[in-house]
Amino acid sequence: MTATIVVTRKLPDAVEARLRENFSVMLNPEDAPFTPARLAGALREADGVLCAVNDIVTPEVLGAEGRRAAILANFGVGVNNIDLAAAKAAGVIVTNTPGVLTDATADLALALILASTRRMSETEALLRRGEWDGFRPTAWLGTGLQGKTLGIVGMGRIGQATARRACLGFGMKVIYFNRSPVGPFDFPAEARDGIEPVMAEADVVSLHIPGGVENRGRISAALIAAMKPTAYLVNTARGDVIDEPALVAALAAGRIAGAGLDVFAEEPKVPPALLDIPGVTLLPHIGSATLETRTAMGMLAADNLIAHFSGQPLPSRVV
Ligand code: 8YV
Repeated sequence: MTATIVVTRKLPDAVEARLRENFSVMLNPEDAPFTPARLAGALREADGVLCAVNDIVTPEVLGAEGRRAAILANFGVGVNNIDLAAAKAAGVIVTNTPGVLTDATADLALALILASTRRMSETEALLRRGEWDGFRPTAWLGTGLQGKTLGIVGMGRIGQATARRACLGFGMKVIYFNRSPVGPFDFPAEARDGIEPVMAEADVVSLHIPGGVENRGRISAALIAAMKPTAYLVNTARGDVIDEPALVAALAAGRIAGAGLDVFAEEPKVPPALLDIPGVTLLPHIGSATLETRTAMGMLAADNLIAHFSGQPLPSRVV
């Protein structure tokens, strides 16, 4: 019998077509976010659910009476939207989409590094407001990257891809902290024995640690205070890995030079104070947002579902 799958968000056409070929599939063409009740309903109606970062899968959602779904195929490498312990306890399989979004996310980290150090957001906004009064040799000076130090916190796939680009493409020196030993790499990089030395030494810090309970607030007020006043902080990981109020306070007081943020602690809410701080680039969680990458992510989620329902090993199982 064909398995029934609920897909919580609109996905690229090729992915939806593949899901239709393999499953009895309930799509979401309006792309309306699921409420917790609708999500719990999906777990009751379907054998599997393909969900995304803003579907918050709580113990209550997993424990809803009459649950039928045995697999959650998450669209994304980060699974901090799912209570993994509760999924494990409930016997629900969780899969993610590692690897296929590494390049797109590293590209965006570099874009944020350039945007913040070259003041792109504030200068473009000024131009759009019609306030550009012509070239001036000393206006809108930013910071060059060549010879500067990039500090990577979390040297996994995306951290390494970001470091490689910055080192080989922009001539940056790379230092990093990773929980477990990693390397060697095909570019020079020096390990540090904690996050603090990376934050203190780097001219640009780029975060690549997973979100979720274990890393919530990991980039604390004290670590932000350890940064150089000339340094920039870039985050393409998850908003809640930073003590967001502490970051906003540091930026507002000019205690660090700037930030490039693609993720926020309570998306889609962005701390209002950030909107008024020049030198900060703010993006709406678009790290993996290319058609190629979003298609590859959807295909990998589909691969996991197809493997599960045909009794094959799952390509990327988390729980
Ligand atoms: C996804 C992401 O687009 O994969 C991740 O962890 O942050 C993004 O690239 C997002 O998770 C959508 O579900």
